[in-house]
Order: sequence, then structure tokens, then C-alpha cells
Amino acid sequence: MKRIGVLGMPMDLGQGRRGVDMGPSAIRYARLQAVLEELGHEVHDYGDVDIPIAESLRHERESGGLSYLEPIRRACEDAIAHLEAMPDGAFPILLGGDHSVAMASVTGASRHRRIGVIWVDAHADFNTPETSPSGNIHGMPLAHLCGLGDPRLVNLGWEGAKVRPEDVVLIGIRSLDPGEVRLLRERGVTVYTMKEVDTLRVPAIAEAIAGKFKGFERVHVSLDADVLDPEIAPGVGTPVPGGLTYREAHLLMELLCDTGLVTSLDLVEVNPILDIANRTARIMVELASSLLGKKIY
Ligand code: B3U
Ligand code: MN
Ligand code: MN
Repeated sequence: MKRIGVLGMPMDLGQGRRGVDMGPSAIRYARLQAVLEELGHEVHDYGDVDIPIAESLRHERESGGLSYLEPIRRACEDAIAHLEAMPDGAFPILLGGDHSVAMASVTGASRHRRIGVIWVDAHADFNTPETSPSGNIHGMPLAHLCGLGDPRLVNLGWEGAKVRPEDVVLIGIRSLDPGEVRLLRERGVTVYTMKEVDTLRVPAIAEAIAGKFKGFERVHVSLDADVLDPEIAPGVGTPVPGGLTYREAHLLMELLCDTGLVTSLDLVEVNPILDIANRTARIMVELASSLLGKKIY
């Protein structure tokens, strides 16, 4: 039994398409709390962090090529404070919102300790302001967590990097910008693209991750809904064909659960406006339940 703390960040400022701010509602509507309680966990929902809507922020839109940097920074600081206030030993689940919210969750989860990060995503989100083709901060959180990019985001919570690049594993990747490829190689991040998913298969990847993070006190899973194939998860802002199948995604979560290493989770980038009958939110809740111990038999 875990003590799970749920926190929502209805944030859509990190990217250009509206609707991802409704992700926390959609995930709650898909019965996240009840499903986790049925597994025997104690679940406390701390509600949502206050996040201003884009229309009220036109004057803050641009900041050195970065869209909405200041409001995103403020919202992340707020979320970090909420996460740090959760009891020690609690298992935080952060509901996005676009993926920029992970700058808060990883910072809050690490609490100054060494942390392993498993980033499950079609994208690496490893752009810096210099390499970003869009200026959208949801394409940059992982680079900033690793200490690269704009100091106002790198120094969220406390000064400096929150995770070592060699302690980061990416899975499901199939869309990278040229600058990201260069940075990922240079920094020694472990990258399992869809080619590796196809050739090595999920069990070998999960086993390698378990070996890599053995003995780690903190391991964070950041689950971006767009890692799933858009056929099964259409409710995302930047769909990329050729993603994880339903079973590949579940198997990954089931095997990560078996490692016993995972200590926190993000469920991000669900966009209910683009979804069909809340299908994407429901799959995300199912995946969370696989990661948190659902057993068929
Ligand atoms: N790499 C592109 C696109 C992108 C990143 N994350 C998502 N899309 N979801 C960028 O804008 O940085
Ligand atoms: Mn992402
Ligand atoms: Mn993505």
C-alpha cells in the first residue's frame, strides 16, 4: 500500500494548442482516485495549482524567444512547494497539463537527492531556447532539469541541475530536432527510440532500466500521452504515428512496477478537446494502475 498524493497542474502555456489545461479534469473524470483506491492505496487529492489562462497573459507572452516563461516559472515554483509539503514517503502523481509541468514534479520528487528519470514520450523534450524550433517550453523541460538552457528554469526550486543526464532514460522516441540529437549524444542520455522498442522489445528495455537504477532511492516516471500510438490515444496536441501499442505500454508499466523502484509519476499532455470520449485519459489511468500494482492474476 502506498500513500499517493495527486496534484493537478492545468497548464497549457508550454505549447500552442489549447485544451491540454483540461487534462487534470479528464484524468480525474476517468476515475484515477477510485481505481488506485481499489488497488488498496490511500489516495489524497490536493487539487490544482492555480494557473492563469493564456488570454490574461498576452503582455507576458514573449521572453527572450520563450513563450510564457514567467507564468510557467511561477506555476512550477508553486507546484514544487505543494509537492515538498507532501509527507515524506508519499508517492506523488502530477497531472498535466503540458509537459513543462515535469520541471516541477522532478524537482519536487528529488528533494535534493539523486534521482533516476524515465521519460516515456514520442519526443525527448531536450531542446534549449537555442535549439528549439518553436519556443514552446513543453519541448524543453528535460534539458532544463539536466541543467541546460535558461537559468530561470534551470534554477527552479533550487540552483542547478536536478538530474544527471546519465541518470535519464528516454523510451518511445520518434520525433527529435537536430539540436536535441546533438545534446542527447553529448550528454550521454540513454535513448530507446521506437526502433529499439521494436528490436529489443519492452522486457529487455525494462530489465536494462532495472539494472541501471538498482539502489536508487528515487525513480520518477514521466508519462507523456503522445508516446502511445495516436490510433489508441488521439487526445494529444502533437500526435506522431508509430507509437507504443496498448500492450507495449502496459507491459512497460507492469515491468517497471515489478522493479519496485518507482517513487513518483507524471501523467501529462492529455488534451480532452482533441480526444474521443475521454479515451486517452482513460488509458492514462489504466497505465497508472499498472505501474501501481494492478495484477490480473
Ligand atoms: N520538438 C518540438 C515539438 C515537440 C516537443 N514536444 C512536443 N512537441 N510535444 C518542440 O517544439 O520542441
Ligand atoms: Mn513530452
Ligand atoms: Mn511528447
